[in-house]
Amino acid sequence: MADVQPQTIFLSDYQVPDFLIEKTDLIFSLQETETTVTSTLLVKKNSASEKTNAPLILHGENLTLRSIAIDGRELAEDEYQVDAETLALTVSDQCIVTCVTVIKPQENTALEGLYKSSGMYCTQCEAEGFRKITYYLDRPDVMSVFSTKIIADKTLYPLLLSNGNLVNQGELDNNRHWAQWYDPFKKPAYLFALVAGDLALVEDGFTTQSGREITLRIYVEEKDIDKCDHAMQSLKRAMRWDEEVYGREYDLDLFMIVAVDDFNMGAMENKGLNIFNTSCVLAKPETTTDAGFQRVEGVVAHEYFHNWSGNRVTCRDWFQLSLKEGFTVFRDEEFSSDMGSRAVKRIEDVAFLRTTQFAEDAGPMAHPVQPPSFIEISNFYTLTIYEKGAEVVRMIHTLLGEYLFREGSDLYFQRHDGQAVTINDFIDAMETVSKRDFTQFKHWYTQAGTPVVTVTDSYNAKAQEYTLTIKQSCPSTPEATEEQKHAFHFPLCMGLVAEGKNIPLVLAGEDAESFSSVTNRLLEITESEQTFVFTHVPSKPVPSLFRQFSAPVRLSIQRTREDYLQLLAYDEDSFCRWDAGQQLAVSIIDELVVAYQQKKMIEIDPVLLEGLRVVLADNTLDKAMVSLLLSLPSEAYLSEIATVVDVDAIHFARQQLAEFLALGLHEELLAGYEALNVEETYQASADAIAKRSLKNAALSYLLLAETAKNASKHISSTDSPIAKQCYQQFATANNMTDSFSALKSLVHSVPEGKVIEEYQEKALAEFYAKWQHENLVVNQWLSVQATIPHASTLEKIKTLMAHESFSMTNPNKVRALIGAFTQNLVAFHQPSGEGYRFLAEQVIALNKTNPQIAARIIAPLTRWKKYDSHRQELMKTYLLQIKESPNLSKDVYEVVSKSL
Ligand code: B3K
Ligand code: ZN
Repeated sequence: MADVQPQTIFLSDYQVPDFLIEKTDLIFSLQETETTVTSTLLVKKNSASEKTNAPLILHGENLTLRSIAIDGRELAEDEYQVDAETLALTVSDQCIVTCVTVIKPQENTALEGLYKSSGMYCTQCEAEGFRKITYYLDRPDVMSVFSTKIIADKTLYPLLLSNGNLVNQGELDNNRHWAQWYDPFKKPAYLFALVAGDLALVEDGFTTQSGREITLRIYVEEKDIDKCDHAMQSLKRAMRWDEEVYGREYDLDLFMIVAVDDFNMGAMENKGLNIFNTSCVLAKPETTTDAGFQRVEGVVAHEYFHNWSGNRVTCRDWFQLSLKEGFTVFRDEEFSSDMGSRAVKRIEDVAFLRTTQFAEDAGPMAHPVQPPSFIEISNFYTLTIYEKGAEVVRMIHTLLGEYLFREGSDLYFQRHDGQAVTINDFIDAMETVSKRDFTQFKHWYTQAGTPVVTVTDSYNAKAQEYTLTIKQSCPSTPEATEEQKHAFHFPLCMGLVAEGKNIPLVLAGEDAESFSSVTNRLLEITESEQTFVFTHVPSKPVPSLFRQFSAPVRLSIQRTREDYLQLLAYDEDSFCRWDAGQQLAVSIIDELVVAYQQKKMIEIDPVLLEGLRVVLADNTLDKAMVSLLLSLPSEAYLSEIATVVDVDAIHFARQQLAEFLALGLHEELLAGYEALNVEETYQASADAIAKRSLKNAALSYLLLAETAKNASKHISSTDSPIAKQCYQQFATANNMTDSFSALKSLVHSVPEGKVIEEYQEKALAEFYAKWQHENLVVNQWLSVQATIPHASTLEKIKTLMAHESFSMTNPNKVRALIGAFTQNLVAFHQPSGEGYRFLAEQVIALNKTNPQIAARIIAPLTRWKKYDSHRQELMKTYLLQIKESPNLSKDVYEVVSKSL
C-alpha cells in the first residue's frame, strides 16, 4: 500500500545495475504460522556500471528482517538502512550476502510473492513479486543461477517443487522433509517459482528433435486428474511446433505445470515450472466449452513458448515487456492457427483486438507498446502490450515474409541467448537479416493510439485505371498530440473485386502479363498520403483492404451496401469477407440507432438478411465461417466505434436487427439446426467445433424468433416448442458447449420486464445442483447470470455475492461475476448510476485485499468520456470516490488518477 507518494518510473532513467548476483541459494522453511527464507547471494560489482562506491540497494517489501550478514559476519543495525521498499548496505566488489527474512504467505491475499491457495504454497513473482519473498535485486537485467531448498511438513506438503532439476531430497525430524532443486540456466528473479502441496500427477514424455527425452508433468488436485489430457497433448504439440517453426528445442530434462485455483491471471512461465490458473489447464468435454479447450491449448503453448521468447532471452527492464509478450502472443496465435482453422482464428483475434485493445488505446490509460513511464508495472500487462504488440510483430512478419522472419528470429535468439535485452535488439536482428531500415517502423512502439487510414478512390473507365489514395493520421493520446505524431510504416494487403471476381492487380508501369494471376498484393505505406494506380481494370472495382487485417488500424472508407454485398459474396480473403458482413450490419444498426433516438419506427433494410440467406445456402462454406458471419457485431464493438455510446439505443437496435434476421431466416436456421443436432462423440477438432458453433448460433436465433413472436402474443416460454428443445439440449447434451450454449440462450432470451420463467429457473437450478463441485463450471453459471441484459441483473448479482459459490478472494470468481457484470451494457450503465456505485464499492473493497484485481476491474469506469453527460458525471463521481478512499494501492491510484 502506498503510504509513500506513488512515484513515476521512466524508461529514460534506465541505468545498468551497479551489482549483479551470480549465484542465489535459497532455503525456505515453511511453517503454518510463518515462513523463513534464508538467501545466500554471491554479489559482484557490475563492470558495466560506472559508479564507484555505490551502495548495494536490494528491493524488499512487507518483509521481517531477522538477520543480514556479509561474508559470514552479521551486521549490526547501524550497518544497513531499511525502508518500506529497500535495504541498503555497503559492500566490497565481491561478497556473499546472507539474509534471513520472515514472511506470512497464509495472509497474502494479493497473490503476489509466496502465498497459499487451497492449502498449497505457490508463487507469482512477475513482475516485482520476488521482493515480497526476500531482499533481492529484483529487476530482470539481474540474472542468476538459482538453487532452492524447500523444507516442509511431509503430510501436508508431500510435493516440493522449484525450477530446474531435483538434485536431492531427504527426511527430517518432526515429520518434516526437504527437497533441493537446481536450475542451471541464469534467470531473473521474476521467473523463480516454488510449489509445496499435496497434488496428483499426470506424466508423459517428449523426445526432442535432437533425441533428448523430456519428462512432462502436470500437477493438479486429485479430483481434477481426469482433466489434464488436453493440456498435455497441447504441450506436446507446442513443443513440436516450436522445433519445426522456430527451430527451438526445450532445454531442461523436466517440464512441469502446476494448476492453482487462486491466480491473478492466466498462467506464468517460470523456468521449468509453469504455474497455471486452473481455468487455463483443466479441460474435459463434460465440464469445458470449446472456447475453454481452445484457451487451454493457447495458454499452454504461450507459456511454453516463453521458454525461449522471455526466459532464454529476457527483457532488460519492464518497459520492454512487449518484447516477450507481443512476440509470444504472435507465436501462440500462429500455433493455434496451424492447429485449427487459420481463417477463424484470425477473425476471432481481430474481433477481440478491435473491441478491447482499440478501446484501451482510445482511453485514458492509452500507452505505446513500449511505454515511456509507469507508476505500477502490474497495470501494464495490457491489451496494448500483448495484443497490439503481437500485431506489430505480425506486421514485421508480413513485411519480411516467412523466410526472412525466421532468419531474423534465429539471429535474435543466437545473439542474445542468456541476455536481458530490448525491443530495439529484436528489431535490429530483423533489420540485419533483411537489410532493411526499420527506423520509421519503430513508431509503432513509441506512439500510442489507433491510426486512422482514410481511403478514397476513383475509376477512369476509358483508361481502365483505378486509383486508390491512402491517407493516415493518429489521434492524440496521453503521450503525444495528433500533430506531434509521425506517419506509421505498415503493410496494406489488398485486392480488387469486380464483377464477382478478384481481379489481377497490375500497378501503373508494370507488365500486365507478369501479374495476370496476382489477385492479392502487399502495398507498403510510409507516407501520410500515398496514391496507387492500377491498370487493366475492366470495371469499377470494390477494394478489399487490409486483408487478414494486415495492420492494426481503423479503416475509414465510403462504401455502399452493395459494395459490402460484393465483398461478402466474392472476396477471396476470409477476413475481409467476414468484415464486410460486420460493416453491413453496423450500417443497418446505425440507422436503427438514429431511428430509436428520433422515436421513429423504420423498415429494416433486408440486404443483410438476403446476404446471409445466400451464405446459409452455400454448403461449401466452412461452418465456423457461417457461424461467424451470422454473429452480429457485439455491443462492446458497437460501443467502441460509436462517438457517443447511446446505451439503450445500441442495445435496442442490435436486438431489433437480430430478431429481424431470426424471423427472416427461420426456415434455413431450423433446417440447419436439425441437420447438425445429431449426437456425436465429443471431439475438440476444428471441424467439430465449427459444427457446434453453427448449431448453437442457429438455436439461439430460433429461440429469439419465438420469443419475439410470443412476446407480442403474451405466450409464456413453457408453451414454446423451441424453448422446450433448448431445454432438452441443455439437459441431455454430452458436452458442456452444447449444454451451456442452450442454457445461455434460454436465460438471455427473457425480455426485459418479464420474470424469469419456468425453463430458465429450472435450468439454472439444475445446472448449479449438477456442477456445484466444479469451480470452473460454477464460474460460468455466475457469468451467465451476470450478463442477463436487464437493469435488474444488478440485484441478482448482489444476491449472488452472498451465495455459497462466490468468494471475493478468488480472482476467477471476481471476474466471473463482477467483471462480467461490467460488460453488461444495459445493467452496468443503467441511468440511475447504481451499476457504477456497485463497481466502486467492489474496487474499494478489493483495493485492500488484491490491488491488481481491483485496478483491472475499474477499466469500464475509466471510459467515461464515451458516454452522455449524465452518465459521465455519475462515472466521474464514483471514480473520485475511489480516488479519495483511504490507503489506495499504487495500482488503483495510477488507473484512477490517470482517468480523471
Ligand atoms: N508473464 C505472465 C504475466 C505476468 C503478469 C504479472 N502481473 C503470463 C504471460 O504473459 O505469459
Ligand atoms: Zn506471456
